[in-house]
Amino acid sequence: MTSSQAVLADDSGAPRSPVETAGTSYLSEYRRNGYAVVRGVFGPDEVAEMAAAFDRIYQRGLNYNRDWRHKNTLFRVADDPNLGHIVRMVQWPAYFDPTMARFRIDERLRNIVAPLIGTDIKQIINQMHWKPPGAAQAEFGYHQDVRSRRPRHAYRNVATSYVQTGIAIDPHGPDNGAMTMVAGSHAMGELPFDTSKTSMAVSKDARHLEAAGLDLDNAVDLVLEPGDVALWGLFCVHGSGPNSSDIDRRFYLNGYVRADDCDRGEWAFRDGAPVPLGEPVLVHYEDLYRRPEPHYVDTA
Ligand SMILES: O=C(O)CCC(=O)C(=O)O
Repeated sequence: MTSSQAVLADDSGAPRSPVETAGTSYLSEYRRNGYAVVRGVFGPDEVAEMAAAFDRIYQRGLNYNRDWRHKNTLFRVADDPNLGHIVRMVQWPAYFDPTMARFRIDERLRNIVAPLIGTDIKQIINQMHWKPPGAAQAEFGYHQDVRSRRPRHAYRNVATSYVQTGIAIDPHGPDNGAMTMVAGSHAMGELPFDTSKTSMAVSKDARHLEAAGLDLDNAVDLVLEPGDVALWGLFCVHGSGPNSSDIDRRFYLNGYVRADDCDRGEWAFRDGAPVPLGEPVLVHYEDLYRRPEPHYVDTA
């Protein structure tokens, strides 16, 4: 069996992942540590296609001199002291780019998350991250994603209803600013991190872990090959450091939620079947219906 085959239930009716069926126990790893990695989900041609999409969307982003929004799509740019104008992230590229649109509803991502959240699945995050080599500020301070699930009343059973995924486009390791996961932190509930700044505005700093009562020994850098998929939950503490290598660290994030447990978001899979995007619905941008037109924004 290959990882591209759709297997949503075993003989007992319990959902299974084809990857686990093939012998990789990422589900027990995920439940134990709060995160896991599934290796070799996407092949070299597919990664090359996503990489080309990253490159063309980056070029488009360079045209915006400030953060720029159109409906749910947001380009976050920066004037980096070392590199000049850079693009740090794009939210919801899938509305305008066919490649990003296709992979957000790829059956292999569904098969990875379905054992955890079922087959009626909405999507809250669709995001591209770049970390250009040498950038002065391309880090993410330690945080839990639960801080960004707002308004909180729109999300239920947050510990178990949500799975964030990230597809490595480039080799991803400590040299180019890998994600660092704090194993076991998911079991500690919501921790007292400073939320006065966005995680993108803060460096990855071990003192923040100590202040939150976490053990530094449990901080693990992800090492991913292109096409590997990492997954983590809303309470898993994570961050990522600077890129001191000479390659980028592109990462395609898609965050999925059990549909019954969320009032927001775009449908991704209904009864396991992929749902393409239509006219944008309410996700995080509260002014979607009041100010849908393209415009520059001042984001923190
Ligand atoms: O891309 C990264 O390194 C960090 C991603 C992250 O922390 C997040 O999306 O919450």
